[in-house]
Amino acid sequence: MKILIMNGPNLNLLGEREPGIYGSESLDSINADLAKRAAKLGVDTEFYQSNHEGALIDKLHAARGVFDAIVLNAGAYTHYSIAIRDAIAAIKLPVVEVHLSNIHARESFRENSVIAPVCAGQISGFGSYSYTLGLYAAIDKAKK
Ligand code: CA2
Repeated sequence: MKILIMNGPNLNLLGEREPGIYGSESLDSINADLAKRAAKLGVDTEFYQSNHEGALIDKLHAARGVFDAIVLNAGAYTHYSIAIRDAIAAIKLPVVEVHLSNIHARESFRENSVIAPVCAGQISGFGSYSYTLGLYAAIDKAKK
């Protein structure tokens, strides 16, 4: 089984700024932890981050036939990218939406996720543990 963990804009800066909202762990450290947890379960992982909408869409398309499920933190694109939503719907792979912060407890513009209706589910508000939960949910979805 192969799981793709994808991150959108600005998440490459994790750990450098806004630790109060997003925690102090870097994306590399979160990814290393996920790779270790997955390996223990015999699951392969790949990690991808981009600050560009089209690049994220290209990666979603390329995931078909390669990965069994995807964990996606689309960053701010979550709230307005119909193009990413359409790509998720088109690839017909289970995509688990994750967020470090609780998007329902912040500014009102973060409350709506345009990708939520086409994702398998949403995990939000547990800091880096959101990715851990997302990984386990993606593995579970991929098995079914
Ligand atoms: O809580 C999340 O994971 C978000 O997806 C993070 C996005 C935000 O736009 C979403 O509403 C919720 C922003 C990621 C920005 O990451 C930064 C990391 C370090 C410093 C500044 C921004």
